[in-house]
Amino acid sequence: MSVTSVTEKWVDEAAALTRPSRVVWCDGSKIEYDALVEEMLRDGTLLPLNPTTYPNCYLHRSHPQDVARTEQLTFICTCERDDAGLTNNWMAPAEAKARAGGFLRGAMQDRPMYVIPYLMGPAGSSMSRVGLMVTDSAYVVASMHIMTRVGPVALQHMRSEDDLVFGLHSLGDLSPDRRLILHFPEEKLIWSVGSGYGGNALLGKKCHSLRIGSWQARREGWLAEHMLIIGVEDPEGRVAYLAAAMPSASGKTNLAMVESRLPGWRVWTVGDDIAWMHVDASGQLRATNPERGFFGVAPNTSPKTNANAITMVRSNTIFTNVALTPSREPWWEGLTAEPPAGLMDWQGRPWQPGSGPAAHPNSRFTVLAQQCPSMAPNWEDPQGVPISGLIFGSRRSQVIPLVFEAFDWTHGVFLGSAMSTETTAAITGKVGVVRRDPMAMLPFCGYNMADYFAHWLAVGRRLARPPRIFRVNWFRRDGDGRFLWPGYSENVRILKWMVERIRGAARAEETPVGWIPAPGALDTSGLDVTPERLRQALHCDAQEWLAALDDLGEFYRQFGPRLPAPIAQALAETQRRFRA
Ligand code: OXD
Ligand code: MN
Repeated sequence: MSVTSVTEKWVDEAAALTRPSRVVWCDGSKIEYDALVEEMLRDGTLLPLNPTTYPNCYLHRSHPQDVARTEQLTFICTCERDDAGLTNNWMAPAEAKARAGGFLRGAMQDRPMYVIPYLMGPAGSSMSRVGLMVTDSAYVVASMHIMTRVGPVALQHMRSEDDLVFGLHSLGDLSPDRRLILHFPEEKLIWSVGSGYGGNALLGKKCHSLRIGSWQARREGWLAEHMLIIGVEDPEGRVAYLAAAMPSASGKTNLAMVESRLPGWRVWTVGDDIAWMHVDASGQLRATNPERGFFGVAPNTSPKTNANAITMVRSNTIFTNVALTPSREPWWEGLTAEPPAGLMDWQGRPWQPGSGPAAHPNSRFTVLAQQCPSMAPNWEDPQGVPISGLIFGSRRSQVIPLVFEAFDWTHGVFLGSAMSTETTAAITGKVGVVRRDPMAMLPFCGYNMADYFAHWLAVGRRLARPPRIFRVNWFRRDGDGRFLWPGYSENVRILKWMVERIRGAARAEETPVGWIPAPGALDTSGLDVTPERLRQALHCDAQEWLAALDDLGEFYRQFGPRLPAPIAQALAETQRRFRA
């Protein structure tokens, strides 16, 4: 069977189930994008923004009950429950298809079905992967144009007739009662029904690049991670590449585009959300960004927190669920110190100060990466960039120091596996609740988390020069609830220390959890943070840690004998060091 007949057969079956009014094959061209925008402006799916100050920018208002990822409705559907593991929702494949099939049957009646061949990763890269998704949402098609490489380029990268991931998406009736986001890794298949929200509906992103991607990565010996990728350039022009895992809406996009406060230092953006990393023939870890654009959180993005993002969203951008000013410009909390008068909120209602946020806390911008002023010139290098440091960061107001470095790869994997974080508006549910989120992959690991830790350890054994592993927490607060570290542009000081550690130049002190910057080792020139506050930010409290490690032991217990021994040993060793 040829490539075309495999894909055509699948598309025919999808159409037989969903019964669209017609089937439209997408080619990824600008003409196609412009026509989709025209159609959405006509039917009100998009609203035009100010064509002078925001040319080719549009506002989309989603259904008010469809504004974030819905993890409770997201399932890994493997034959064996253990292959999904207890950190994932699981459903047997037959039951999943029967339930979602009911929602999908006839779901596209009166709507066209768009067929989108897409490539994740740079053209010409052996790391890139192909997907084919169908959808009845023009907003999803336009967003896929921005976030992936759509069109013939995708099918050209198939290495065999079934070398692709299939994705069936329908808006359904947008009711959370009839919403399911289903992954069938054994069939390289995704079914998503009942949501038009990015993380649920742009199937190339979380569903393909992370959940199915991580499953494939384990089988094929690479890593699919929820990580940004940056190049940190020093005053001599040397660039060190780092990748950083952080939970959703915890500053990955800001760090990926950070403008340096330190003379001579500069940060280059390679990606802001996903890293696909493989070990090359010389034992070097290399990373590509599978995406082509950014689907970033708008609130709190400002000239101070992320000037590059502010520049890049001034044209050719789709905004979702932001507020609207009287001059038809987008607005969100944090963009300006004071909200402009006469705002419409994210649902199009007149907004008054004190009546809750004007923009939805998970409102977004969708924009091509090439519009970002800090994009690295080599961000689409088919070989990927060589990674010399990995960062695990989470949002914790207490306990976790600002920065520390793991003793070695195994200890770093332990630190990543031990991550917990305070939840954000990127998922539906309560905000600010501490939950375990190993390597920021809790919602995205497509298989048993214990096997995922084992896979990380196995990849480490193949590395000739394992990247240094760091743990960061920009969000630690003092007793009065004030942040101890200013974050944002100042984080480049932490990156500088990491790069100097990688090169063997920066001083550090040993603690039971790893290496912490020695007094004076962090470059604080021109920074308004007292040595005492910095000491507090870096402090590692034995009582707090011992309690946290007990809690971690509880979390690990669910994995039983599947938990890799080196991880259990690292926990026991950390407890021993604290008690010694
Ligand atoms: C995202 C997320 O949208 O992690 O990147 O939710
Ligand atoms: Mn993300």
